[in-house]
Parts: sequence; structure tokens; C-alpha cells
Amino acid sequence: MKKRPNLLFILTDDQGAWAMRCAGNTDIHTPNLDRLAAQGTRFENFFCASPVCSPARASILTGCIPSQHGVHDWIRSGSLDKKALGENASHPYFASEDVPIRYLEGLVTYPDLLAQNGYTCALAGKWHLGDSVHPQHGFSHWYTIGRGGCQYMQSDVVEDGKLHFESRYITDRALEYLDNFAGQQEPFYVSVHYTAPHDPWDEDQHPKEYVEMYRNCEFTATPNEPLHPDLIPTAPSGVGEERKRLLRGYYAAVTAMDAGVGKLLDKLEEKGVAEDTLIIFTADNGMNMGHHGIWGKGNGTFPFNLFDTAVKVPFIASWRGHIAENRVTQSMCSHYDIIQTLNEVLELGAQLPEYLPGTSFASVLLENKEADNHIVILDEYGTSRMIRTREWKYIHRYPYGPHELYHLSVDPDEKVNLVQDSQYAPIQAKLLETLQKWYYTYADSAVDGTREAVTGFGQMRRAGVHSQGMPVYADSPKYQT
Ligand SMILES: [Ca+2]
Repeated sequence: MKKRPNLLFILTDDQGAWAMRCAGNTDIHTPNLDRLAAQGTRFENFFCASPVCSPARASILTGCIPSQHGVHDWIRSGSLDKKALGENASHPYFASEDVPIRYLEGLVTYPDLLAQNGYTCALAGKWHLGDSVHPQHGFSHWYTIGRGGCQYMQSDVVEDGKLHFESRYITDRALEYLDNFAGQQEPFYVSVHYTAPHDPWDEDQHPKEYVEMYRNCEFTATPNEPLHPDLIPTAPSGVGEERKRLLRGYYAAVTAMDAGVGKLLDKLEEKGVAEDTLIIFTADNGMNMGHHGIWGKGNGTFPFNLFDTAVKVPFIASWRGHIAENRVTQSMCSHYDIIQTLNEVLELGAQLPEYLPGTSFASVLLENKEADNHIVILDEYGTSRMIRTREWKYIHRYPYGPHELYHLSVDPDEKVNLVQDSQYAPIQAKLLETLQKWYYTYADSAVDGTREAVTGFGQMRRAGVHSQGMPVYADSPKYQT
């Protein structure tokens, strides 16, 4: 039997599709992502299933939408067992922790499928889906962040069930995995989950050489707008010099991560496994870095925003001799398609549950097809839902609004909300009808987002009927220090 290809899956945190040189950003330096794009296919229209960390990550792994897997906000509690933290229990990092919760319990993830097919599965970096202490879902090698997010310096890292503090570690551990697995008979799956370029964006958090690279940058590749009136404090925000300072940190984080990606690509070559490895690069969610005056992702504002800058993610796939090189595709695809796509491309032969909303985009990768994987893309964050075609985007906020309608083919920057314009009422009605039927088909009433009082300040326990009647969503800004 022929050996299946290895899988190197690289996931970044809060990187908009706009934050790559190869995607047209003339300020940012991403030589290794550009190199990966040149040796593979880059998607211009790839979407997360929800514009916030944990829900998006759960959708990547399971192919379920948040209203199925029940992770509706970034996970704020349930990563660690407070009692087992010992002297660290009083550390402000862990103020929200209590008991570990497995938010994906009972769901099939693509790493489960890989493990069942003989892959050695290894995680280096951010998990942020509850219980971070115990390897789960097919992973036999587990090196992760204690909570969800973390500082770049002195991060809380979990290995072999123990917590310790480290700096600059994710790439190093991934390189070790590649060194160890390259010669083995079984295929490997190494998932590298960077915390970059998530805040903090303070200069002392990032390598000096990359901060200096942007010292005199004017940051003209992203809009410079007054602050949005609906901002909530989930990310630092600013105008003028403060805007530049924040963008400097963000870009430095991207470029430092990019250097890590370069090392991973070099390692595959050095070990002679580059030909046999499918590489996927994406981010969990997009990001507004001053776009629309917003600083943050979907929870940069309340009510949540679903602008393209927040819901579009980078997506690059490379597999020599199988996926076209130096190609850019316009095909519209979503993170909820990944599990079907890997099942097909890697010939895993799994019978996936029929309730999954995704469709394999293997033909886009392997046969150069340009056809849309979907006519419509759906997104959700709490009670806010989005439906998007190539031409239109409609955002419906249950139950009272405000709603939004954008004519993307003439207004790609989503500046003019047409929701009150009666000439577009039939279009709006059609989009809403499609959205309602789609969520009626796929949402699980046990954890349906339209009934969840998601705040953007974090989820403390399992949602909906699993909440035991307890408060699920935090009502104060993030604890992070
Ligand atoms: Ca994120």
C-alpha cells in the first residue's frame, strides 16, 4: 500500500487574509509565506466559521459550525485544573480557571481520523479548546499553551501534564518533531499553532530585529480611520502614533512567525520529506487592525462585526506534484470544509456524519478547478449571523438587529449599508431565507447560537443545555495581563 503524505498544518492566531505580502500588502514582510504561496495555491476567498479563536478552531477540527459544537466564544475557563496548579494557582494568568472541560467531547476531529489511519499526530502550540493538560483527539505528542492565549515572553506551556514558563518555543518543538518523525515508516501530522500575531503588540514582546524592520513604516497598506463607536475592550486600539505602535507590534509578530515557517519549510527539505508532505497554512480568524475603525476580530465591537477583514483568513496549500504552484484561486471555501477535504485528499476513507455542513474542495486543490465550493458562505458569532455570496453580504442579528447589507461587487470595503434601501428588500429577503434554512438544517437546538448571550469576553463552561443552568459567558473584559 502506498504511503500517505505527511501533513504539516500551520495555524496562526488573528491573522487577516490581508496580512501577507503575497496577498498584496506592501508594508508587511512575509518572505516565507510568499515562498509557500509560490510553491502552492493561495485562496483569496477563504472564510473562518466564526471570527473568534476557540469557535473557529473547533470548526477547523470538527467541520461543525459553532451552533453544532457549542463553542461560541473564546474559552476563558476549563483549560487547567486549578487545584493541580500548586504555587501557580494564585498567578493572575489563571484567575478564571477552575476545572478542565473537554469542549469537543463526543465530536470527531480530523486528527482522530489521521490517528486511526496510522498517522503520528503532534501538536506544538495553541489548543484553546479546553483541557490543555491531557493529549486528546488522536494527538500522541502534545506541547501546548496552558490557557488559551499567552504572552510571547514567559508563556505558560504544558508538556507531559506539567505547566512551566517558556519563551519562543513553538517552532523549536515543531522542528524537533520533524527531526524525529522524518525517518519513520508511518506518516506524520505536525500541527503548529502559533500564538502570533495575537496581541500583546508591545515592542518588548517581539524580536527586536522585526520591530525595527517597521520602525519608520507609515502603514499605508491598511486604512487609517477614526475609532468605531461600538468598540469594546477586547484588543488594544489607537489612532495616530499609537496606531503605528500597535501595527508595528502586529507586523513584527507576523514577520517573526514567518521566519518560523521558513525554518519548518527548510527542515522538510533537509530531511528529504518535502515531496511527501502536504502543507496547509491558515489562521483561526481574520482581524481588524483599524479597518472600519475597529481593533479586534468579531468581538472588536458589540454587537459583533462580520466584516470581511474579520471573517476572511489566509489559506495556502502546497504539495509538490499534486497541487498547482504559484496559483491564486478565487474559489469560496470555509474552514468547515477542511475535514471533508483532508478525508478526500489523504484518502482517509472516513464515513463523516451527514449533519456536517462542509464540502470537500479537493478538486480545487488537485484538479485546478475554479468553481466555487459554495454558492454561499455562512458565518456566526453569538446571535449575529452572516450569509455571503460573491456579490452580496447580509448580516442578521437575532432577534432585533441591527442588520447589514453590502453590495460587495461595487462596495468591496463594506462602506455603505443598504439594509434600509427598499429597492434591495427582495435581495435581503432571499438572503435571509437562505440563511434561516441553512441554520435550520445544521444548527443543533441544544447549543444554537441565537439563544446564547455571547458577550465577546469569553466562555466559561459548555453552552446551551449543557450549562447546568449556570452563567456561560463572562461579563467583564478579558483578564489577560
Ligand atoms: Ca484567534
